[in-house]
Amino acid sequence: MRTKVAIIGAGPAGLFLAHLMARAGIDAVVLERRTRDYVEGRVRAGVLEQGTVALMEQLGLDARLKAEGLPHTGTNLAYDGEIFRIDMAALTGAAVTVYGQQEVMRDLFDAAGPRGVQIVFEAEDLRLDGLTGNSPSVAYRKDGVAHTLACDFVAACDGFHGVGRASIPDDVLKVYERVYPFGWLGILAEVPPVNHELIYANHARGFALASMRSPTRSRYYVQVGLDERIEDWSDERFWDEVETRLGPTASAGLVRGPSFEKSIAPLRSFVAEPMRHGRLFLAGDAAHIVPPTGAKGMNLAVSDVAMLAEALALFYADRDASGLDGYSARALARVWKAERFSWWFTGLTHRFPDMDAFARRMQVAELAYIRGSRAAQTVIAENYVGLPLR
Ligand code: RFL
Ligand code: PHB
Repeated sequence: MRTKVAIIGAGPAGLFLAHLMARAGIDAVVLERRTRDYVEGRVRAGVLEQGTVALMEQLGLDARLKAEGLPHTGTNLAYDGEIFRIDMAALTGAAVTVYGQQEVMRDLFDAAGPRGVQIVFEAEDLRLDGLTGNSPSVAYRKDGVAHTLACDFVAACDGFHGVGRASIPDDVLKVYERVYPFGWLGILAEVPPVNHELIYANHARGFALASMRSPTRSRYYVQVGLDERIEDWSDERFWDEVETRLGPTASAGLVRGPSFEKSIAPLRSFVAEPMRHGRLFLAGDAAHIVPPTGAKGMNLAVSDVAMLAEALALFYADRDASGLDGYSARALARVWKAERFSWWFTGLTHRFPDMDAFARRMQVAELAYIRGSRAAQTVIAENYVGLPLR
């Protein structure tokens, strides 16, 4: 089998790229290790930047997003029993939309068939060959049968543990990494959210986040140590902790209910450079990870593939490779800014094991400063709604 662009992974990066290729009339095939149900079932991101929303609109995939997505013109910070709002719309003219990654994936998968987006699920034992030559290929097995997909380019959209980045020689790749000494314990519950917008809370006991999926479905997180076990977190213990950390003002009216999803995710900052090796291009979590504090992970995957799609379209229209040559530098410029924001916001809101009384006072002083400064709030707002593509 032969195609122009072999896309590894059917997560947000892979499927947005596949839809962009279909719209540009460029042949592409997506190879995904898991089933559709598995990929769609993963509870992950919740906040779409304006650029992600705009791309869904451009692709004509925004019908449900428009009907069910929750536009948020502000976000809230809580500390020391206080809460204040950052009016993103007033400060930047932009907003974000709360719409779960699961919903985005459903929209992308539903439209794939009708638009001729080819996806091979349960493609196993994938191997990339000939990446530094002119005719790369991808070998894989499906239902026990060996296949080879010859292509012009490989787009590795295969997440942090994929084969794409692993296929780049160690002496070519430079990796930057910070592993945080804590994770997020998250739950979903069929209860109305405590507030109509998100609340990011800094508490002496650790970070908490009040988020949502809909007016009747809430998503809450609390920072936990890496040695914590899910079995030790009954719903009651979780709700008590959320209530304490949000503080009396922010948690007023908190509605508790049974959780139907509960999981712990570690936090990490990670960037691999460059995002290209020969005819292999990395996009999304395959190249970089941010801690979820800034809600940037999926949005970065989307901005990467928007840039990659532009470069591929230029190549196939005019045999002009300048976009492909510039892809890594262009994508990384935006990635590093999002890495910085996510790292900074994590530092502002989380409790670190080595934090002494002074360090805690510095966090509180910074929050108090932000509360009183339009300039500081503008910095947060413009990062949160998403920096331009450039
Ligand atoms: P994905 O989603 O990991 O998809 C990669 C796909 O590649 C497949 N794959 C392979 N296929 C074939 N052969 C192989 N050898 C393969 N290896 C892997 C996998 O099965 C998978 O289907 O990467 P992608 O597309 O780059 O998308 C990245 C996003 O999913 C991720 O950044 C976000 O979920 C991060 N994230 C958030 N992002 C936001 O923008 N806003 C948020 O509010 C937000 N909250 C979150 C998050 C991530 C979280 N967790 C659990 C990590 C909250 C959490 C708790
Ligand atoms: C979520 O709703 O899952 C969510 C929201 C904001 C974040 C991270 C996760 O920063």
